[in-house]
Amino acid sequence: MFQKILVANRGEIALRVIRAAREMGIGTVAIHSTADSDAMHVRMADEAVCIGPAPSSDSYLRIPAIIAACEITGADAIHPGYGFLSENAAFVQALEDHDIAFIGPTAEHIRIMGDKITAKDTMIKLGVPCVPGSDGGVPTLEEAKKIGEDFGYPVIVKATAGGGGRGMKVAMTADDMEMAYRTARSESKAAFGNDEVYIEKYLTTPRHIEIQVFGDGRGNAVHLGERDCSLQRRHQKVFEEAPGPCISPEERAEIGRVCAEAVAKINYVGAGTIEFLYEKGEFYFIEMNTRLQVEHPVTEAIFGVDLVREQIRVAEGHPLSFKQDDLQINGHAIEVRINAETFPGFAPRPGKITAYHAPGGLGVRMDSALYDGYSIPPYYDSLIGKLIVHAPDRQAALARLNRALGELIVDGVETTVPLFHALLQEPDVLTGDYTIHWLEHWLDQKFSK
Ligand code: MV4
Repeated sequence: MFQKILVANRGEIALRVIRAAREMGIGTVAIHSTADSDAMHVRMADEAVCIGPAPSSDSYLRIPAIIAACEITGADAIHPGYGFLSENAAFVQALEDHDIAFIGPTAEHIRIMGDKITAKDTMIKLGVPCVPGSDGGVPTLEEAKKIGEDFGYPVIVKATAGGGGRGMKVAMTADDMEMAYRTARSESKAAFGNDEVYIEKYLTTPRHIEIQVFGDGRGNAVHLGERDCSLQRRHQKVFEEAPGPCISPEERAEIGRVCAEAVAKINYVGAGTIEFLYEKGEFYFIEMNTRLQVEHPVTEAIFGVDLVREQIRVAEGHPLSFKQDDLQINGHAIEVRINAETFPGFAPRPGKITAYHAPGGLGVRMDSALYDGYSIPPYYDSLIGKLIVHAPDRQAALARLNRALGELIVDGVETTVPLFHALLQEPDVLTGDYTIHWLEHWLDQKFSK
């Protein structure tokens, strides 16, 4: 049993972890930068340690300072939240050396999934369906051209060190290949210090469907269905829902079984998300995220589980508290990300919150670290809140989202709320008829002159 958990994060996700720990009777330590002395996570935790100056690289990413904060406070475990050090294998390794538990998977699993070629190779061997493409890395332009001919254009060149949309280039025809290949390699070298790339058939109109999995590290694992996160702009999700509007119970059971069996076979421990492109009734693996995701609350809503509590329990060495057959979907949930950004420009707008009122009522959850008078610092992500609604069906969830957005007050900064009011007027959103390109096309058509 953990006595005290250090939360190596800030904002709403730090509160999410503190709340779960407190309900379990576990003490909490916040860490913060000098820019976050007045942040809600510092106030809500039992203890707080300032670990450095405002830039993340000098604070939330500083491994020695975070380990020192654990030793000073006697914390026996770290929850990394999402972002920052949550998928940093060297961090997990360092914690092992200091006998501090990491609430998440092993350094080895993080390393495997962090290298996209190794991740894909692993998934192929585990029987997970993948996008057709090169067998591993593509070291020369000649080989890239050969793969383009073999699989047929369009193809996409991806950095093995990339992920989340960084280091990718599409070649629509053979004429594009040289440029796409060279650019993908050089950008990837500059961004990650690694220029290894692989190539896949480019799917033109897929949806982004991700499967939530959970393992206990002893060969047991379950899936908690899918989330449809297709509504994105520049690889930033804005609207996520579960279950996916286009996924049948039979498809869910099948892809879920494949994913749960895969993570069971590798003795995966903790929460994970297996990302797929979904097109014409087929799933194609793209990446696995070895962390708790921003959008986990929609899964919590429809399954009635506390994923952070479960993360803590399996990290303590307990078996999973639910079996696959215990997990039944109840209703429909939607999350929208409230960012401190202009609309429709999406430019970050930090500043002082002059009024804040969170919506409430049946089926409404607002995860946010905002309060009246808080100043959003300019150094971090623009996410300032997540509004999650849960209702018996999709139509009722959309009505509830509209109602809850009407109650929300965030004054003093611009936010993405007007985006959601506009989206709730769109027939395609109301019917769930969208792909990964829908949002950018819609923004182009509606807002660019
Ligand atoms: C693709 C693809 C089409 N075909 N792979 C973007 C983020 C990274 N996780 C993978 N991505 C894509 N990979 C093949 N073979 C299209 C994308 C993609 C995308 C994927 C999910 C959500 C939004 C996206 C937006 C643009 C491109």
